Amino acid sequence: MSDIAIKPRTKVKTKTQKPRLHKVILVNDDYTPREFVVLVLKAEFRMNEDEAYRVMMTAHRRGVCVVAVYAQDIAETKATRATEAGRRKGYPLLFTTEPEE
Ligand code: TYC
Repeated sequence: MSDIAIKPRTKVKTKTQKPRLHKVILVNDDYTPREFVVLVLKAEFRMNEDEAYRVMMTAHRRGVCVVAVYAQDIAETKATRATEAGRRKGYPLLFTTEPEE
């Protein structure tokens, strides 16, 4: 039997991963009134009238627009709340989320 002692070489990784940020995306539809989209953007995403109007018009013209970027749980909560605000009025307004690259 060999008497050679083998030292375990276990390294502890101390790297902490930064949580990935998630985008909240506004999706265009043909039914939600423009003014209502602006209202929701101002209320849920603390935008002023100009910012909200620009985001709404970008989604209107291009189909989607990134509204803001947050930690995943905040992005999902805000997207859900904003979508529900439309649902309560009977509009198909939709906010989705996706991880940032
Ligand atoms: N396209 C809608 C209209 O013409 C307005 C609208 C804009 C709806 C952006 C949703 O994400 C949206 N009334």
